[in-house]
Amino acid sequence: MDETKKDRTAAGDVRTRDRAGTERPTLWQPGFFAAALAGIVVVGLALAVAELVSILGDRTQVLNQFSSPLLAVGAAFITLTPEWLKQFAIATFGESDKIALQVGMGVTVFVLAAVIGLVARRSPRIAAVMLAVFVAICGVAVLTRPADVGPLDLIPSIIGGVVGIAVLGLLFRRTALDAETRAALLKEREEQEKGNGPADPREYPTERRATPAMDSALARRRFLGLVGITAAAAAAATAVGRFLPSSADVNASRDALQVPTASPQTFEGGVTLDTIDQAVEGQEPFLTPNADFYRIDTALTLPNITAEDWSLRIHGLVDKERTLTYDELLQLEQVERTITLTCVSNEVGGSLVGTATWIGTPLEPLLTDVGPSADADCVLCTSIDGFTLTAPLEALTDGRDALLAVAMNGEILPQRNGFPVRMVVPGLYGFVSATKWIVDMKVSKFADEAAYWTQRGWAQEAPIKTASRIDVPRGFSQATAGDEVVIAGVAWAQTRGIGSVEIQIDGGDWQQVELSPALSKDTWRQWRTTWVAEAGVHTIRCRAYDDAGELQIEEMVAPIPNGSSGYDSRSITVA
Ligand SMILES: Nc1nc2c(c(=O)[nH]1)N[C@H]1C(S)=C(S)[C@@H](COP(=O)(O)O)O[C@H]1N2
Ligand SMILES: [Mo]
Repeated sequence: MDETKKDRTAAGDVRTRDRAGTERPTLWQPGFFAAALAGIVVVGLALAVAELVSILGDRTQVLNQFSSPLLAVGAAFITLTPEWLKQFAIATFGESDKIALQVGMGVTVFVLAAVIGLVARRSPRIAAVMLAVFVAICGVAVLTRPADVGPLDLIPSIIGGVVGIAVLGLLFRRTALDAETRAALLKEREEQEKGNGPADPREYPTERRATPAMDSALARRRFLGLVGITAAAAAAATAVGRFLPSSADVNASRDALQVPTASPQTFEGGVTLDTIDQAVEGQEPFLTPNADFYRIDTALTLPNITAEDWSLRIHGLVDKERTLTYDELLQLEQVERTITLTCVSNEVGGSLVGTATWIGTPLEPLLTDVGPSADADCVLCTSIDGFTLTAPLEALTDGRDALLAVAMNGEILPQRNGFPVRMVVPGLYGFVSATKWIVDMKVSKFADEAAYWTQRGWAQEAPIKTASRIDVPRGFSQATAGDEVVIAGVAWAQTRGIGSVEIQIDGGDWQQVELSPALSKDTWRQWRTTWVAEAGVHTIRCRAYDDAGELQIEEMVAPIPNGSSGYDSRSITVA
């Protein structure tokens, strides 16, 4: 008899009080860590299954990419983040802001899953409800994507949720014996202890076959076995999902491509790309290397789309719509253009601006060819991940070098900058023009469309404001009296060109500085001057005029809604 009791204890039997307050033994229950682990494994499986279904749906074009609950929740999280916090995150973490978000989301889901496991130990039903609520939140996140999501896109979340709840039930069922069964088992045990029951437990009716002790041991083994199987299934689902449209495929697709030959840009006054760079020490080069080019987008993970899978549909208010594959795009005229790109979120003095030599197809003939209707005034551009922007139709057809770019600085477009195809439009901030991973262009009317950022209070039309930046000296630098201090920077006013740049020391007279040659009106110009340092703390400011003699705006204005303005300034301490 004592043996039986010991066995039972070893198997993890615990005593609980029922509603009436009577203490009675129950069958084996998972411990704290086992239950938490089970919760994590169950939620892991649910998400992995949902992810796999979503990936399959996305691959077969049945579902939207945002049918992935993880992606939708992540994107919703970015959307719900207040503007100031977003600006702060970009300013603080730079490009690590995505990693910070992923880690934060991961930790949150992990903790939530562990809690579901712990709750399931007491009440599998409440745990199932919690899991259902989690699935419902994912569902809301999916449905509120600005992309074209429909009810079908809820399928991955629902399948994941059903699988999760089913496995949760399987795992914790044994610990939720109803009162009657439990009483019957207890009675059997008592009989056995008195020596009245059959000696061999196998002689009990099938459903009552085990003694409580055996049942505990079995329950434990079964529980741990199921946790193992669930974990393995989650890992397998994840592996299959990863294998499908992987970034490895994208890399292979990129590697197999060659930068198309393109008609080079001609520059006035004998200026060439080889001689244009006049950066002083400590200053960024004229052409921003791809690795240093700023990256701004709403994509939590880089969209994986190969050149082979890519196509672009041009439709809407047009005479005849058109769909282009990557190969067909390459058959069109390719031009090489050096263009300075600017993000509307760039603060005065900020670094969300860069210049690259792009190769791509001019958009104007393509758009003229489909025959936009007379009342169309915009093009709604959508990327493979559902990001949207509205670009003014006029800016794409007024003769400027608006491109569908496939290469950047002599390299096939990097994935982070929009591989396989992105837009580049001189003179417009990126959020109203530079669609990366573009797959759809709908000729339309501004009045009928709501794009991602314009829905969030940013401007509908956003031409780039004339701006200038001091690169050297760096902030709060020091010099010795009598030194010749080099002051240098850049200035840009895409489509208008930079006419002149001036600096001012301590509120004195504005003085013109030396400018690098103008490569074109669509690129920035480097500028520099020297100044003989005098003892004291000094403030240097700069300002630029565009080619028409228009001075940049002095008033300090935040980026929202249509770009920052104000003069950049630096402090320098001269000893
Ligand atoms: N698909 C997609 N394209 C996008 C964005 C985005 O969030 N998603 N952001 C735009 C913004 S705000 C800018 S400034 C440019 C930045 O391009 P880059 O990352 O290559 O520098 O991309 C634009 N194109
Ligand atoms: Mo931007």
